[in-house]
Amino acid sequence: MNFPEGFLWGTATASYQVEGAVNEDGRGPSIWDTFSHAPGRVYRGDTGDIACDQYHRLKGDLDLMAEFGIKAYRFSVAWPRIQPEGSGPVNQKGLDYYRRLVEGLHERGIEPMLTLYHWDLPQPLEDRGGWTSRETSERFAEYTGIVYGSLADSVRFWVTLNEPWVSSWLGYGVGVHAPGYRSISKALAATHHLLLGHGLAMQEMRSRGNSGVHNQLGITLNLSPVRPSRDREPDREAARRVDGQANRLYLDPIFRGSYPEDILDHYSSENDFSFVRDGDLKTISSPIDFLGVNYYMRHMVREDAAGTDDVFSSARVRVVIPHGAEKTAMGWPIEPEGLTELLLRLDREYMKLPIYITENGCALNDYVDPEGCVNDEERIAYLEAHLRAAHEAMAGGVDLRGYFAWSLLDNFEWAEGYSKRFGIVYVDYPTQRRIPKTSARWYAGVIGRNGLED
Ligand code: IFM
Repeated sequence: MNFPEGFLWGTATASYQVEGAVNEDGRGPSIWDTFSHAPGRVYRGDTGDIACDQYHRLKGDLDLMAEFGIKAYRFSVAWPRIQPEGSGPVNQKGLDYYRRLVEGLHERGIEPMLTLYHWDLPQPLEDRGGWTSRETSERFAEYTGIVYGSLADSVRFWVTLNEPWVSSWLGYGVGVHAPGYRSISKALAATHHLLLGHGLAMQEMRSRGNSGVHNQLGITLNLSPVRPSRDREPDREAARRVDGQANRLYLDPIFRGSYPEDILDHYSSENDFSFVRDGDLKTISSPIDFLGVNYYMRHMVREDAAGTDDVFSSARVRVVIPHGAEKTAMGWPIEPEGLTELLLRLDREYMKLPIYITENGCALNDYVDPEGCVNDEERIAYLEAHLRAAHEAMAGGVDLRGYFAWSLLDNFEWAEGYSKRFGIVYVDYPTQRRIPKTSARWYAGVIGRNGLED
């Protein structure tokens, strides 16, 4: 099962999840520093203070990728390293770090894909309202200009935001992520200002022109097909609402320049959407060059008028996981066919742009066996099934250009701390030793032959 020539085989990480060195070289505090240090927010009180210490172990991690023939690395820039206050003076040492990272990738023939925002908002901006405030969108565009101005000559792929749904709904809506609010109204305002920030950042990058490396600009969304758990109208309606909140609330403004009416109606008692100003949707729908898709699971849902404590309670819906379903250590159902379904839908309903799967992977209860190996056959099965599903979508006409396994390394899994391991490389946190799992060797084989064995 071959993939097209030049298919971009990558791995991904994000700044706060791997870098550590939170107080070094002028980095300012982010909302995740504050949140993870607050008692009871993160499992076992884990923080990203050290994480995988990639800030100090960059060369080793780059060599590791080269050893496995990885063709692309998706990383994110920590805004608080570039502007410790979230606005104003630029911290040159922060820019220097990412310049070293990018040069190190090029020296090894690895293509960089840079994400500008993967959730580590500078705390001073949160103190002024964070993403519920329009000011943050404007500051994000300025920050984008700084990073783009510094690295556009050597980074081809630019992702504005990673998973704005997670920032809005988990961060401001249900409070399990930083900054930890439980307010639907705030989640809606954050959604709009994140999208506006994306649009303004797109305009900022376009206005600076192409650097000669044919910069490709896009955004990464986490998307999930949604279906009703029972064949009855209230559950079909529930599925429509979740699809609206999780998928269409982001896809429609970006690709159609409008918010989905049914979702605006549904949330009209929570918020009057007066934060949407004339011209915003035009900005948000500024043309992009590619879409990044993070796929982990489908949602099966049913109506729940009582709105029990769940991510989708504001949609009066609860998620149902069928008894006996195969699940990852996160408790997420394993449904590779959902990836085919999702990619075909994007192609049919939204756009014909190139797509990159910017994240896909699974957490497992990995451990080092007495021989010193981490044998993660289930991860291999997971990745292989999803690659087959992606291939099927390509056969159906989807312009898929690349795939990034989440993650290169086990890392700080947000509210779950270090308890969940997603890496193809095991991290022994006390020693920071990297132990490639069986899946890393398997992935190297896939890359080497540019496809899967029958
Ligand atoms: O670890 C996260 C990542 O930061 C964003 N996408 C989902 C991953 C697994 O939860």
